[in-house]
Amino acid sequence: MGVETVRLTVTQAAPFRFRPAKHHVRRGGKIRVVLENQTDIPHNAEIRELGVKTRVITYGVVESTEVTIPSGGVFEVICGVPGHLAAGMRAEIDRS
Ligand SMILES: [Cu+2]
Repeated sequence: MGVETVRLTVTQAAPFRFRPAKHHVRRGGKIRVVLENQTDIPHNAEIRELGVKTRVITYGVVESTEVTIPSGGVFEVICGVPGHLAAGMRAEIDRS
């Protein structure tokens, strides 16, 4: 089985949003979280309850991290740059 990819993009039109904000993964095991930042504001992607995060990146950089995702539950992805979660930078990965 391949590694399933969850791709999060941040665009100039909504520079404090991950798009898409909802993801569903079908398989257990490892997933790859890919962050593409199309803004000049630094962002990262973190799943704190699973202890993973990408580097903080700026414009045009794509960063990824792999994590084993347990079955059952919804995992929150946030941006760890101070103030960005409060501004709405969160997404969900549903692994039901
Ligand atoms: Cu951010």
